[in-house]
Amino acid sequence: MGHFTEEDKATITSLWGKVNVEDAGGETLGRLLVVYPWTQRFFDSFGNLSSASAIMGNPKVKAHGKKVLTSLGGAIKHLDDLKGTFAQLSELHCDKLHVDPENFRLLGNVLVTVLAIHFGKEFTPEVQASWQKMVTAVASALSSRYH
Ligand code: HNI
Repeated sequence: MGHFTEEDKATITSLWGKVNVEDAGGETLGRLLVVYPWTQRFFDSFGNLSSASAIMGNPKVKAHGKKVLTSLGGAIKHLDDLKGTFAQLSELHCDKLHVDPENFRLLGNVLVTVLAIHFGKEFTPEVQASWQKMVTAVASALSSRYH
């Protein structure tokens, strides 16, 4: 983990170029909140999260999902320094938001699932392996300033 080959980088970058960050962001955060309902506790200012359809249609979930995925996507240009890239966000999630870092891993796995569903056959085992490496490394970087 933490080491990306040139092939990983090319694979990750090229798939990301085809992702609609707004749609995928809303779907990823929405599915996280549906599948792991205890993650809802961080979002009690987001309004109606009372059912799967309420969550998936909630505009605040969509907007925040887009924000999260935009941040993750920006890190694709910094795969060799994810720790530095996410240092401030790690501190924010630890000190201010009190998000248990296990949730970063859950979100990463949901993102891989959303990509697999969206891209179908194009999401080959090789592509999946590079993405799995990416989301694991992002989760680890976001956890690095926890204390
Ligand atoms: Ni997260 C705010 C990035 C995972 C809960 N989060 C942010 C912001 C960014 C961000 C960017 C906005 C910061 C700011 O306002 O300065 N979050 C990321 C990234 C990941 C992630 C890149 C993982 C890849 N966040 C999670 C997870 C949870 C989470 C898994 C909880 C389950 N994040 C939050 C909460 C906020 C937040 C809560 C504040 C939301 C608000 O606006 O009230």
